[in-house]
Amino acid sequence: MAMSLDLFVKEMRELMIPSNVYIMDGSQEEAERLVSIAQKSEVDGRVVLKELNDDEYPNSYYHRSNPNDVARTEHLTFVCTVLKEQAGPNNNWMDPNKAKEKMMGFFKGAMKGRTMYVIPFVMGTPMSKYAKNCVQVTDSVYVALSMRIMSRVGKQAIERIGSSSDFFRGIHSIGDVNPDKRFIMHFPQENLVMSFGSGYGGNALLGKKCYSLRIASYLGYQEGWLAEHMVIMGVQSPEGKVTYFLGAFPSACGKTNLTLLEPVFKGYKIWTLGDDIAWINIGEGGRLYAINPESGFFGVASGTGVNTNPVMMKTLKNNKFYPTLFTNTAVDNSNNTPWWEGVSNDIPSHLSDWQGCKYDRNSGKPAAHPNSRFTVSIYNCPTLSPEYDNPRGVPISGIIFGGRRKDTIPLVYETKDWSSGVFAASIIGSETTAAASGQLGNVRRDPMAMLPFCGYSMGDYFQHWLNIGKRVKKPPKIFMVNWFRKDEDGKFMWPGFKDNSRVIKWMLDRIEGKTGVRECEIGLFPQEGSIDLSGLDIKEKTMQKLLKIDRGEWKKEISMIEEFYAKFGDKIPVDLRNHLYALKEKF
Ligand code: OXD
Ligand code: MN
Repeated sequence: MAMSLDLFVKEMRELMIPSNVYIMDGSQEEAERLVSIAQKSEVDGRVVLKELNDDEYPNSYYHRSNPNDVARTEHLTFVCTVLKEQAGPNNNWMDPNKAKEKMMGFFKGAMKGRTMYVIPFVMGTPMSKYAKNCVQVTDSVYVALSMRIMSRVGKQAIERIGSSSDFFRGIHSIGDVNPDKRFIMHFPQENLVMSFGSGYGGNALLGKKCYSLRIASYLGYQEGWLAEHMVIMGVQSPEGKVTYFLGAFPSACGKTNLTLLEPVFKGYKIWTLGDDIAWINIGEGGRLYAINPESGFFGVASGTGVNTNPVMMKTLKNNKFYPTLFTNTAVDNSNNTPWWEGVSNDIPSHLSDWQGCKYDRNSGKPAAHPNSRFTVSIYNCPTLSPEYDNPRGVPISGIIFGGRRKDTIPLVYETKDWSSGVFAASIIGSETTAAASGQLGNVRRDPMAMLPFCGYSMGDYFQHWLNIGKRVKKPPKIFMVNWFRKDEDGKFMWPGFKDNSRVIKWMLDRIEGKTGVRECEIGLFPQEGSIDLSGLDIKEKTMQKLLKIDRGEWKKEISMIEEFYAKFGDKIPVDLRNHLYALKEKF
């Protein structure tokens, strides 16, 4: 269904019958106007935006969502390919015609009495040949403003699109924020997403998970590149050389903290390029190059503080880009600042919780929603890499994969080669967190941290990864990490946060061939003493436990992997199957 921008807007207007249509130009005046509209509008009884203390948090506004709309809803998220098997067992599937019929029923007249915001945007720096043109319509001014932070909205997008019909179309309405009428439908074969009934980031900012991961992963599969749930960062050594890494972790495993890390070693520095999504192409010299298609952070507030992520705290207080949004945090009424668990040690005495009620500190519940978020421009980040806007991306030397596991998985190891790395990434497990609704704390398999975001069958996705490896000239080294291993008393054994830079320094040494490894059952382990622990109070025995392979745990792990692989039947590539046999032999 090829369709120019004008025609798309016309169709949307006829379908949803808004009282106004507003096409965004991306200007500063526009942002100010939309903020002022948001301050005067209500969505189901809540004012959309409230200004926060401008001295403490410049240009910042507060949003409280409907309590039923605080996280991604994976059970309501569908990939609607022509054939069910194209979506794979990793996705909910619906026949595209049936899905459209259902959604059209919801969208019909949905914007009566509302403004339809038309958001032309580019994912990726507009000069880049890897960037993509997109348009989203929405009736949420909060979504419109958030999109302005997270992507390049306005004139440049309109110019790039011109009269072409080659752009992503995102159709969004919050409806009446009713979970019974909430669906996020993806049509990868038509470059189209329809989302109804939610204003939450991952469900409603369609440039993010919906386009830049689910749809883009499918495009990448067709076109020979990768769209991944990954951070991008540069690690600068004391000699001034910058080595670029990608890192994939399931939601709420500290991706954002990792990419804004201040290393514990003098002379080292981490440059930030992205905290959530990487588009990876084979570029110059046959190497992998990555760009971040986004231009902002939609980060988890809870747990963010000067101890855990000082650079993010600076980012949130930097007023370069207008506006910054806080969603579902608590509010300290004594000075009108957003508050969340982890931002300060003591609980303020005049606190409203994330639902606006006076906070009862004896309730046992957190004041901020555990998935409370900030939406802030990446240009506010003091460690933003000078290469961030480089249209060719940055050349990648290492890929880090991880999950949140209290046992089994060691602190760090390197995989022998690309195909062993793909295998290790395909078997990542992680304990579930608050970023998606559902049960917390179960281990679920989350290959490449892409289980909720891969827009096609994961068996094909694994094969695509293996194929990319065959085409790359100098494949990056692949590392596995687990910052979250616990001891018998349930305490984290590794301090994490800035001390993770010790592990990253080891990876850098490996990339530069400065340190050797010892080969174990599952991969290449650090030689004793090769992780720099200077200044850290950690016992030798704890380090041994952090790197321990427990045969019993691995036996269990392997049977879980077999169960997971079985879901994909013969779609699992032979290479990966062979890796699994070989692993099983060892235990
Ligand atoms: C996110 C997520 O919001 O992964 O980034 O859930
Ligand atoms: Mn994410």
